[in-house]
Amino acid sequence: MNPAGRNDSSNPNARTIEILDQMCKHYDQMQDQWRTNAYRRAIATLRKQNTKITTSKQAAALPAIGSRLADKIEEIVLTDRLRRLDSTRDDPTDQVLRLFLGIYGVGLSQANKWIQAGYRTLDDLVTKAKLTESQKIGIEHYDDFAQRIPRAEVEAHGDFIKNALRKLDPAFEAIIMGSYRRGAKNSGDIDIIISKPGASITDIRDVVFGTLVPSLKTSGFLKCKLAASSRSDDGTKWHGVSCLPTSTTWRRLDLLLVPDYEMGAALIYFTGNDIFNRSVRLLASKKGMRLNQRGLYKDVVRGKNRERLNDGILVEGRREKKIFEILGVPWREPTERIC
Ligand code: DCP
Ligand code: MG
Ligand code: MN
Repeated sequence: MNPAGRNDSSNPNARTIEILDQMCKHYDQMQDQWRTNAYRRAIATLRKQNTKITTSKQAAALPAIGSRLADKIEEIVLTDRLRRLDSTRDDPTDQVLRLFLGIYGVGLSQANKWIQAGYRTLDDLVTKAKLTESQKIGIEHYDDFAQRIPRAEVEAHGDFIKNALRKLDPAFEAIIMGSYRRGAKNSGDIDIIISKPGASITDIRDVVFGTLVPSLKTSGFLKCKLAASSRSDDGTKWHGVSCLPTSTTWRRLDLLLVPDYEMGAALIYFTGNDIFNRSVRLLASKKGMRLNQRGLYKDVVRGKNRERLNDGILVEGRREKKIFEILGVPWREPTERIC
């Protein structure tokens, strides 16, 4: 999800971007969403500049760059480094925190509890801590899950699921989503929508959880299910692990079950990226509407603090383009939905 991997070499701010990107990755690893996003926005702004930004004042005058970040930009230009980045790299507690937060499904509070308990290594956790099944798998396959998945392999996992579905019911379809749909060369995990024209969510669920998942487990493609990381599970998602027969590397796989009348909203949600989603949702709310992964709703009443007072009326769920149109947002190809 980080803006890394792009060719910035011709950009006059290339070195600044490189260091800010490392800082951004650091905050991402530390699960500091707020700072991660601030850095992502600042990097996006810098990428658009045709001249080298050298002073804090110049930087602060640009969109999405606050005064503290502006100071950091000046520091990078002057010293070719960032003390804040060096200090976190050297800090032993930060290093342990980073290690623990790298375990799938582990958040700040869990990681800090382990540190408080005196654990410092993955081996400490395995031998001394009481771990959930998902945490055990996250530790066993720590290196697997830390690797990016090449685009061709994402496709191969998608094909595996498509073939299995076709045998069960040729009307089913599977669409690869997430960073893959945005055109990424590699992905952090594999995101797939499963749907069937005309079928209800109950029908889709029955086939996926009743037949598809068990049979893919038997065939050895699906390795295990993982506990949902945070929000409540409404029975339309499956988080787990898959592995190609030709590989030994376990990959994170997310399935989203979608009835066709929600397809447009689900396509937007699951294409992302997350910042793009946040910005269209905010725009919807400013227009008295509401967008979620099921649809676009109108006549939404909000209170003083923008808290929602009703559900609103569904205006569109099925067609992705129509949702953009009603929102008054010019169509953006998935590859352009990078903020
Ligand atoms: N999503 C979101 N908000 C979140 C998490 C996810 O809107 N907090 C949406 C947008 C994401 C999509 O779901 O693009 C898939 O989530 P992933 O976490 O799999 O992220 P990506 O696929 O975009 O990137 P990666 O390559 O790291 O998996
Ligand atoms: Mg993904
Ligand atoms: Mn995912």
